[in-house]
Amino acid sequence: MLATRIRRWKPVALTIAAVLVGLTAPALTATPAAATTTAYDSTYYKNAVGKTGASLKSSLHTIISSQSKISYSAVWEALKVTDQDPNNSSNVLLLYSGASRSKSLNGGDLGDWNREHTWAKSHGDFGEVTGPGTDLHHLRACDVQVNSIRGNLDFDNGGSAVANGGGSTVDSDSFAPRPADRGDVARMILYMAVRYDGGDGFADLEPDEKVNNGSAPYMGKLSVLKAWNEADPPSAFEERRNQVIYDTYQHNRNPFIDHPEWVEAIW
Ligand SMILES: [Ca+2]
Ligand SMILES: [Ca+2]
Repeated sequence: MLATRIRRWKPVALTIAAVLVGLTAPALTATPAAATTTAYDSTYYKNAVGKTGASLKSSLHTIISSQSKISYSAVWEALKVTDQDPNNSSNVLLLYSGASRSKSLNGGDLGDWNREHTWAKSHGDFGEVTGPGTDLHHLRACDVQVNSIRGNLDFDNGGSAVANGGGSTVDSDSFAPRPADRGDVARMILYMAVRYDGGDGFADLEPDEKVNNGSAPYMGKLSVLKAWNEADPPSAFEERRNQVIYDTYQHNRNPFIDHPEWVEAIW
């Protein structure tokens, strides 16, 4: 069953003055990523709820690091379930382009779909090893050619249209997904930053404000990813995907799909 989402405005911190005069209703801000509550707040997230900043990040790291892992070869079959087209159960929906394609066309040829590491596997050099290389929370079905164009580029606005990219754009040092996938990408990247903190023998992945990060364990640009998280809130597809990964494969969740406002609370 999908988590129930209830949106409300995010209250700003009460000022000391406001507390002293006994105001009970905090002032409201127009922050787009409204605070949310989910069915998991009193269970899965109970040690994180109410925290901010490094404390929230650390708490979430502990929570989401308790997980099952699958092999890279098992990712093929998992993606046929997690990325299923809600309008055609024979197909998967492809990241960046939004195309719907037969599940049976997985492979490496033109017209096939393959396994995109949204956090490029060269950024921190984790490859396809079980761990970050096989973590379904950032692995997505993607058109072979579009995946190749994205390569290991950092994310930023701008560039020219990607062929058959559904509105995605690219230039020499960055890639931007089609608008409907931008929030998804932001939340996947920031999941990876929280999940991988230098333990498990893998690099400490972190967002930064750069492009051309190359093999460094960083992914840019943070300010753009934050804006994309605001502009493209979690969809039913994304929420179902999170739930399927939790229920069936890894038994951990992407906190930023459940609580998109935690992006701003940490960064
Ligand atoms: Ca989206
Ligand atoms: Ca990290």
